[in-house]
Amino acid sequence: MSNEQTLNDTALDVVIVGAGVSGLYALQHLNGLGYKVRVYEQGGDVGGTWYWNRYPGCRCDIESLEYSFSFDEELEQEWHWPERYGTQPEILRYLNHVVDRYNLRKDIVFNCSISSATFNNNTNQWELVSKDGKHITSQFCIMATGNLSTPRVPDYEDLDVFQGKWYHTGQWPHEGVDFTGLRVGVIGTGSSGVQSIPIIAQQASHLNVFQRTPQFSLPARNGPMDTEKESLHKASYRTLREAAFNTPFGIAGYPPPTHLALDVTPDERQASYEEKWAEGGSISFLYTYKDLLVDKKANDTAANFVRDKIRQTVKDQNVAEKLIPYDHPIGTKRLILDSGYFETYNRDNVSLVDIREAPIERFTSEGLRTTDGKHYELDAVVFATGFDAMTGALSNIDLDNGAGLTIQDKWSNGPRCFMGLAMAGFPNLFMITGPQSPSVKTQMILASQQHTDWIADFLEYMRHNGFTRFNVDQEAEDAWVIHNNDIADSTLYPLANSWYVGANVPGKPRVFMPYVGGFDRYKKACDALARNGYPGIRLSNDIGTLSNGD
Ligand code: N01
Repeated sequence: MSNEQTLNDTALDVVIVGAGVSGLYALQHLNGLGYKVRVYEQGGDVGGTWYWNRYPGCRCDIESLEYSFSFDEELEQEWHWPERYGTQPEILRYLNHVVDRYNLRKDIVFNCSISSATFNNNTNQWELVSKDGKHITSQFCIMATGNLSTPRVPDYEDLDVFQGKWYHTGQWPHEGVDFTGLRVGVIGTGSSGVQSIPIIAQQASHLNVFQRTPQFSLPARNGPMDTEKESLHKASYRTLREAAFNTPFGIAGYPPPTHLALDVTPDERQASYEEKWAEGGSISFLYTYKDLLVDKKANDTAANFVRDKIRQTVKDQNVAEKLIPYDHPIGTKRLILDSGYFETYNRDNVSLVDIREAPIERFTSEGLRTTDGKHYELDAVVFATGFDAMTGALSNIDLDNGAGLTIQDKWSNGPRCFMGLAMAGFPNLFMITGPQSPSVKTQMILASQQHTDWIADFLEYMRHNGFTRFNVDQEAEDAWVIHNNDIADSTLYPLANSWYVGANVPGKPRVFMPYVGGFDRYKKACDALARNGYPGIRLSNDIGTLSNGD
């Protein structure tokens, strides 16, 4: 009998949508507290991001000793990460190990995409329907649907006439792709493009990189795990994990900056940036000075340092100039870590095509044409064009509060959430690392654990006090959204046309989505909420009546 057949899809305490990092930990934790929990996952197996993103060179940009679960000391000690930064296959292996170790697979239904979720006001139950017609009923619903889980292929004219193969980095074939001897085009130079381009270049007969916006990227300095460092880290895991919760980015490894960039001499600055450049790591670099993300002049010193490095690395200065970003302060788009990215443009078989100057006009059967009349012959195209970030996955579900409010209505001017955990008008529904929480601006496994632990404590509070429904007050949500925006506006982040503001999706409302006040500050706010009996959240046994928060 398959695991699906042994499961009863009704009368769950908690339904979780998504079996990535956050869904897996939520299942493990809530199972342990005795809740009847089930996970529904659209993919064929666990892993979320690490299940889908199998493109060449895919690896995490946070060091592997940090990017892991911290809920079980034995798990921490027994797992060995072979490299400084985990590769996609290694991280997926780790997540499968977690699933097997805690026997989670029996409570996960795979290949099951949820198409709608409706709150029944008379029963205080969420009713979910999957694309294949499965009906699921549960008192609480946790959306663990991920922030970068809705891949986007731009609307190019005539893509269907292209005779070659095309791929999106976020939906990579499981069997891999061999580009040996092929003429390949990569569109997009964000993290996925920058990681895959050096590897595709080694295989392709010729690689054209179609770049719309240059990005800042730093060397990752990846390598085999330093075993001495690993032993020391493992011996201090408790202290380091605790420390991570008290840092803005949720990462303990880097000492916080103490100086302002413009308070030191140019020589001192240069020496500090050189040290960080040699060490590798994006957070480490942005941690050189306290004001890099809030003061444009300070930021310019770091940006200019990296611009010079690009000039020194790329031999053809015309190409180098095209690769240098001028349109955004460094760090205000996700700062990329690479392994030999800029060096790749010194290869004879690699060309940079500036599609800001001459955009892609249309695909042809043999390749693509740009607006300057040039035609590029291609056997394969890789779309490294990103995601409908942070809101895409939830907006694709018909989420309805049963009293006339849908998620599409609520978010028509951009997402509105209470601490990224819940939304006014949507009772008994949680998000893990939702918009307006630190999420993508922190170490995601740590953020997922913190959210899940908070949710678990809250559910226990409800259970012990006999409540069956919670609903966030509209005023509390409004206040959090204002706070989130005020903090973002006090930084340089909104200056960039990034996916943080939805700029990569035509027509998406421009709203700064992640919380950038720091993970430490955010966690204190969550803890205070719990300590004070959850002000701003209405707890009740109501049935029927429901305010839409208007
Ligand atoms: O996507 P992106 P990504 N025509 O949105 C271009 C995480 N991640 O998959 O900047 C032409 O960053 C777009 O150009 P522009 C990480 O958080 C982490 O690379 O919009 N070009 C850009 O160059 C990351 O930030 C890791 O002008 C178009 C690129 O495509 C996030 O995922 C690895 C276009 C998209 O870049 C997303 O990264 C990978 C169009 N119509 C991903 N539309 C690690 O942990 C878009 N582009 C290392």
